[in-house]
Amino acid sequence: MGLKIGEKVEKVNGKELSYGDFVEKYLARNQPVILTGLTEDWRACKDWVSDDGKPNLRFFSTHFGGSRVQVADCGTREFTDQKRIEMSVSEFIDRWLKLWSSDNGGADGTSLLYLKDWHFVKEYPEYVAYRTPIFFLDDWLNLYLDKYHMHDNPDSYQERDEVSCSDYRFVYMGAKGTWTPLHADVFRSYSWSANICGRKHWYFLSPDQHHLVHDRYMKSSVYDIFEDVSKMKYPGFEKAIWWECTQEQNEIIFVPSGWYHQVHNLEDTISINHNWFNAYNISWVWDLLLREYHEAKGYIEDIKDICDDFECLCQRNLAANAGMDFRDFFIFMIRFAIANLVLLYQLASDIKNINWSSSEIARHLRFNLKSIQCITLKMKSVAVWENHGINLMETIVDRSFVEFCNALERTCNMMYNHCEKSFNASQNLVQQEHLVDLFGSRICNPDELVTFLDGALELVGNIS
Ligand SMILES: O=C(O)CCC(=O)C(=O)O
Repeated sequence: MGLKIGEKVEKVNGKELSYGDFVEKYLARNQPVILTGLTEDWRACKDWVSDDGKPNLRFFSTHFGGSRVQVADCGTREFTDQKRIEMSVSEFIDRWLKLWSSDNGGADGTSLLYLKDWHFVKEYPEYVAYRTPIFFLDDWLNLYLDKYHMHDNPDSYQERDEVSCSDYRFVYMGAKGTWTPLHADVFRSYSWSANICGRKHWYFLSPDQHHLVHDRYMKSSVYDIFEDVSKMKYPGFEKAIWWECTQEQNEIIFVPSGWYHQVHNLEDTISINHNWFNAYNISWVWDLLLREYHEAKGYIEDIKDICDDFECLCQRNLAANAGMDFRDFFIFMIRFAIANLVLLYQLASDIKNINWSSSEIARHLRFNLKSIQCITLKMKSVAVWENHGINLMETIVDRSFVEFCNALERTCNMMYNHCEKSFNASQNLVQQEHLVDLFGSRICNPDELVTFLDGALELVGNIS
């Protein structure tokens, strides 16, 4: 039986859409959309595409051939994903060119290779291939990872962290027929994906139906929606109602949080893809982390009594499975909260700006803080927070933090078309010390973060 298709993903001209409308209709409602007209001036759209519309493969081997990348063998499953092989970009391109020159385009069983998760921006920061459209600028994940590592503890998760968690901005490249199995995105983040050349066909399942692609214990999910899916194992699969769409060249798709999706390249395709989260979907991240924590704990419950530090082992396993542990998430939230507060405090202290409180940026920063407070209240329900804290003074005098505040301010200015002077680090350090006086020097657990945020918001409110 074929898939039941219920809806087509809407297509909207991105040039005629305001940021506010995007937030209201898609981001806040967690609905997918395809946006057109946003890639016209991208360097990638010129350099990476030949005159015949196909990928300019030689450009990649000439300029980026030495990069080491992860390539998926689309014909071979390994656990829940496709088998990955590491190779250089040159090697990958050579194999693709061989496919082009073979008579049957790979029908002889040559494996279909799909270059995925290439951290292109991290590797080539000087080569500005594209500008992130305004709709996706409010990206806490990549803003944070540009200044900090997700895992602060150097003893624990180093190897994994360095490469795979350095950022979540990727390039994907694959010949016609390459594909990505059914999945929901890392951290249950949003993603956006722009086709530089080629076309993709997407199948989506909304979060309220995700149980239909899982087994009855919600442990494993369907790998390929076009294989012969076992009715015994996945009894709900045939009831699922799918959304679909074809994404053309130069179109950008917004993938909401927690939507399962499977993707097929209809032609030779290059795409740029970011994962991201912000105030609208941060609750998805915490909810997933909590679920994965209970799962990780459940797996090793039987060795609890013989384990020296059972909780530590649970957190290690959580980080290995989910990409971060509770401490990583908590430190992330604290740094983000303080940075938002510092900017708000700066706005409030600007005596020239008497209307600061109702400005779009102030509203945005307050909304961020409220969402952090909301998640922190949820985090209080888990009793594992001893020594998870961070020293406020050490945090704010750190160079990375000042840069982080600068980057956050630049982002806010870009989002709201605001041309302000850049963040005045020295002036703000004084203000931040003032904050430390008021709120003590350590935030060790969610209770303390909530208290800190209550006090801080009151302080900022009182300035006007
Ligand atoms: O383009 C693909 O093959 C997969 C992209 C994807 O899964 C995503 O953007 O979330």
